[in-house]
Amino acid sequence: MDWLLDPSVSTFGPDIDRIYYIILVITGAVFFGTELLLVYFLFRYRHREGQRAEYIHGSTKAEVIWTAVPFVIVVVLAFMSAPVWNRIKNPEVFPADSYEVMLTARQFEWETRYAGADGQFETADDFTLLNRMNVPVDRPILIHLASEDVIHSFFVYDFRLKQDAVPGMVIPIWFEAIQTGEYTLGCAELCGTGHSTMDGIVAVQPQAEFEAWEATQVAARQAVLGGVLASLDIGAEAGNGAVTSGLAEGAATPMHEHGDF
Ligand SMILES: [Cu+2]
Repeated sequence: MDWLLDPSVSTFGPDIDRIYYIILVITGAVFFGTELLLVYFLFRYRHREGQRAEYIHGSTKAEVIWTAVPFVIVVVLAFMSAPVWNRIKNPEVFPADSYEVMLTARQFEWETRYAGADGQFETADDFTLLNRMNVPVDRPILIHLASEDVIHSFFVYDFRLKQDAVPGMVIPIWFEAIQTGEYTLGCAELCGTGHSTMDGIVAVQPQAEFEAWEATQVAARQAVLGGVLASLDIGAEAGNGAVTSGLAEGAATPMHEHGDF
């Protein structure tokens, strides 16, 4: 049934698609069955001269059946979905050795933050991308998802991954892409007038290419930091809080662009 969904490119994509198709077949069968029955009843119980409608007072048997059957279906679906949901959403079983990034949503853009040379987030050597996220293929990616203003929703259809970004919370999500390429990141929660323009790209790169790109970014960031520190003539006092917070805002600007990094 590939004509219904584009192939997924994440490790858990096929599990999501399997559940999707099972639900689609069940709801599809119920839909067509109901519609056929409706047409049949229209014909079978049409108006006939001299025949009056009868009143009935319900049927316990029918009610038990139409309650029990959906109940069983829903419970079976719940048991089928639970392991998949757990694998994707439960931080306690997230894959180890993930590559970590921070992703912050705001009206109406996405900012990806990389830890930089020191491997720590929210430090001066972090570097950021706007509306773009570069990640390596075949490696679990752990995203710390946050929002600065209202509720947004991270949605990459090709990964079959969606998660609300909620103000005041940092929500961990993960995926592992199995194919290189550029995939659309959309906001799946109506978040204001610019909601429809709130998109970005997740660029999945071969491992070596990603590492080269990352090294370039780290070096560029170090050069900017070195230059700023030199101009301020404070040299080794790189840990100064006032300086780092200023840098975090201003100096990252050149990287806030789409393009080949
Ligand atoms: Cu949004």
